[in-house]
Amino acid sequence: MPSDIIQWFPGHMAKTRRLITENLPMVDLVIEVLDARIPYSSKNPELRKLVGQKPVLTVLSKSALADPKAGQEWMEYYKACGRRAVFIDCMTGFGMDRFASSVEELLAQKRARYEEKGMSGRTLKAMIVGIPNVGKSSLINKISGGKSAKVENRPGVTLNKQWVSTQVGLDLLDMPGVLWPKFEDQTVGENLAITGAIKDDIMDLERIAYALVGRLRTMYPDLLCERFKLGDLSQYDDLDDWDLFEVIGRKRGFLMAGGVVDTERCAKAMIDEFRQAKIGRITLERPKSGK
Ligand SMILES: Nc1nc2c(ncn2[C@@H]2O[C@H](COP(=O)(O)OP(=O)(O)OP(=O)(O)O)[C@@H](O)[C@H]2O)c(=O)[nH]1
Ligand SMILES: [Mg+2]
Repeated sequence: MPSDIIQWFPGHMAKTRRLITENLPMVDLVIEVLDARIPYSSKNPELRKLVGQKPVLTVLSKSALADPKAGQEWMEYYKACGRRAVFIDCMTGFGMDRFASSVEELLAQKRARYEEKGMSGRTLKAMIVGIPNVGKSSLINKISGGKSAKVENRPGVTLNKQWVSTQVGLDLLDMPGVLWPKFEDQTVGENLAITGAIKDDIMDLERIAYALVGRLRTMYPDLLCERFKLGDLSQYDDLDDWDLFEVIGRKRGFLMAGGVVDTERCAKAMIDEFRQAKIGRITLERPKSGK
């Protein structure tokens, strides 16, 4: 992982741990929000250990931007692991019904226990955790039907924890997004940067775009060719990923004086188009055993 990202992390990791452990005793359910395009890279590997016996619901957000075929593979993987997971999209409303019924299933025991004690109708509490910009606040607004949680398309929008009440007998705790990368793995850092979980201003856009070209070239060659009008990809076999990135810049006409490719402009365009799924519905990771 590039050193500029590493410097940013230690404080965040300690903060995540504190935020989760401090608030855990108050909640009945933990909702873990992952990015459907990077289910592995967006996962906090310590979460299960931190939450102990509390039920956890895994929510894969932004699924309208992700590859449905890969989504199917991930669903099968979660099922095989015995984990409860739902794919949702807060923009299209996809999966929200299934999300609501999964929440209720996980809370059923708790609700029944309150009922036995004559406390039916008691409001339960859920904590929403996940990396920056993954859609935690959007999910809360979707459930509550309001705009109590601030949403913006950049990481680090929610700065403090905030309780939001809803009409469904569940109070939701919005949390600041926190990164929890697997340090040894450069791919994870790149995936977080490509999808927008790391502030763009601390990352070199050209480096992110270069990584994206590499991923698309091997994982989605047809989408890459189609979007950037590259023709038959085999003609570029001798080119490395950086050279191919420059070909894309040239095809797009991102040129500076002297015919030099404006790599910064090209990088920005590619990353924007990826994030808006203009290149296509893309998932950068497939399930592997043990992950
Ligand atoms: N297409 C799509 N975009 C989404 C979805 N959920 C959130 N977004 C967008 O992603 C961006 C970030 O959403 P937020 O809800 O602010 O994310 P967050 O996890 O609260 O981010 P932080 O508070 O920074 O940690 C916004 O531009 C949202 O509109 C989704 O399901 N689909
Ligand atoms: Mg937020």
